[in-house]
Amino acid sequence: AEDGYDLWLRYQPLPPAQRGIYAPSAAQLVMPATSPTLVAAKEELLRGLNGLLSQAPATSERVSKAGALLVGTPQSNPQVAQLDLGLKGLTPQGYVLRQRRVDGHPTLVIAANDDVGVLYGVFHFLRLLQTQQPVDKVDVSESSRIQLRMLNHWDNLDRTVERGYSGASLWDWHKLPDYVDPRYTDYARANASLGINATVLTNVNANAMALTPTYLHKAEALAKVFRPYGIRVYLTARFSAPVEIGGLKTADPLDPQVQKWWQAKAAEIYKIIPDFGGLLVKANSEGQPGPQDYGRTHADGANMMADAVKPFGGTVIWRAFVYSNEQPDDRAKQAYDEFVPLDGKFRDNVLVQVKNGAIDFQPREPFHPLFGAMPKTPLAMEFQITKEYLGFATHLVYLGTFWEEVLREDTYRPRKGSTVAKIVDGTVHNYARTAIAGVANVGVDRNWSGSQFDQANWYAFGRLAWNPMLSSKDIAEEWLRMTFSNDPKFVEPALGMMMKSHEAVVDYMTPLGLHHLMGRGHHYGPGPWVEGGPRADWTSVYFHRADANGIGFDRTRKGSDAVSQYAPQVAAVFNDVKRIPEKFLLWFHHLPWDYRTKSGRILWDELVYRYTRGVDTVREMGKTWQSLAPLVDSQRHAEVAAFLKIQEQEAKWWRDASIAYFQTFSKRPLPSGFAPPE
Ligand code: GCW
Repeated sequence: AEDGYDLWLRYQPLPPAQRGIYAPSAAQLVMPATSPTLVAAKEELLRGLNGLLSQAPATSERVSKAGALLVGTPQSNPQVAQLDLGLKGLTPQGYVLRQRRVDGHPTLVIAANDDVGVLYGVFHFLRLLQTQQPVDKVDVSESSRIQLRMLNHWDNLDRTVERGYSGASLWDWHKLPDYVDPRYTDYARANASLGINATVLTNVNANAMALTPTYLHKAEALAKVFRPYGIRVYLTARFSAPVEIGGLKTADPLDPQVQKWWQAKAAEIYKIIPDFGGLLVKANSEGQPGPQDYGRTHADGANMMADAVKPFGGTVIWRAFVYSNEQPDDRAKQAYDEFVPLDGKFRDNVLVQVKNGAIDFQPREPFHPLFGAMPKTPLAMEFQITKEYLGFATHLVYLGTFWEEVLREDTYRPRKGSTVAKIVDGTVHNYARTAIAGVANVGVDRNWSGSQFDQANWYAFGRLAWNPMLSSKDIAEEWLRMTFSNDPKFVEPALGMMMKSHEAVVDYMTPLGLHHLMGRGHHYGPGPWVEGGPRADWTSVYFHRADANGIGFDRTRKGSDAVSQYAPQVAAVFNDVKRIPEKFLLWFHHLPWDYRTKSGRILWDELVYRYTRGVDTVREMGKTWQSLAPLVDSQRHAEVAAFLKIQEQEAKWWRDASIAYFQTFSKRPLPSGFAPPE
């Protein structure tokens, strides 16, 4: 559909020349579908081929002609079992695509050790066709090092979505479990096409009701839809649930009654959903209840729940996003200070989930100092797909580049080369468990994500969760080809827009390491003036700390000393105004307005320059998109064009408000050559 509902799984007919190339490689299909997952895989394959090639292959019991597709596991497909395909080295859900001769016939084999791997292999094969890559010599072996590739929905039981900008929650709790919206299947297909294998249905600001039998049965109905697609369901657990729905007087994790309650709850959940994934918990953060309410630690709380789900193979994911807004110490330091002393104290079925940066999903942040600092505790990465601080659904911001940047940062823990990706995928500390989570950006909008281009962020998240070493540029190109067009006249300019979009938003919102300048509460639009008065954790004037002398948050050894939470090699760079990458300058340093930046401009002029550059980039993106009109269907083109206009206006709003506000401190004129606000 031209409204974006089909996401990157459009399967529009390929041009005749391409069809001519691929059709001979899909002349026959040998794919016994012996399980619900294989049925789903086969349906997808036929749907894809019917669409892309306008014809389906003849199905057969055995390969009997050239150009066969042989698909399955050694268990499901006897001819797969006879081949040497290199399946041994695959991790669970991994797969291969190989060209082989089977009974003398050239055959394309899609195989795996498990059915979900076959499904993933089918999606990979279709992607090759969708992006017009050759398949005649295909030789692919794909294994993910990340075991849990999960979406976190911040969806409430009343169907509002915290920080959601794409309509109401997909989960129609009122009609579940009796009415199962077909859209749930499309959601599962989209996730499976990326390798996403877990979903947390409910908000981390949790409602204990989600754990009552009524809701467990609703979750079960969803689990049933997702199961064939390899997706396991998780729920968030409100720490005070034993009091709220259990009738106990306390939720103290060391209280035997409380422990019993959670054990019984776990048994109840697993009776209803036997393959339930586990619990995600936000505790003692932003007013949520937690073990500290009873003088206990995060480890006490996590372990109590871990013990409860352990007999059923369940996992507890405990969030490290903790801070108190009454705590005057630099908020960037709070999670590290609380969690590092707990390293080694968590049960083996606990993961600690850490946001990419230490403040909160800002347009750009240095990597969180916890990465590398907890060798005995598996750390999961938490990215935010929904653009809470990046202009919601109307601003075109491709996040792949930013996530790639974070994943490639070197923690130097314990030594050079220990990138964030290698911490998270378990290479560095031999974590037995690995996970990457993304806060979902999907809702009931026809286009799922609130805008066409925000689909790319869902896509990029899934691809990077599968393989954190992928290039964000390759991912963007893949997505564009699948979602819009393979025409190079479209792909190149559109890719250019995506690749510069993150830098643009950083320029017009938070240049040079500034952060958390957004309007209070809603986080949309500029608000560096902190309406509503100070908060302890904002250290009175937010984090920008502008004054007559200069701007920036001093986190050096002379300031809050947040730098010392990093490995010495990293701390030395961040602490040194001469060595720090300029993109993090004001994150770590408070500098005078006439400080000389690398461009030769003084700091004030450089800020104005960057705000202006951000607006200019957005304007260029708008022009580029206009020029692509002949190459995009009119409905999607118009939507993107209108959003780019909004973005341009709001980039100006950001620029003008920020400059005007900071000028009250800098008391400096706009640099010459700067075009004043129109
Ligand atoms: O980013 C902030 C959001 C809150 C969110 C919190 C968190 C779910 O402003 O809305 O609460 O982070 O991650 O827990």
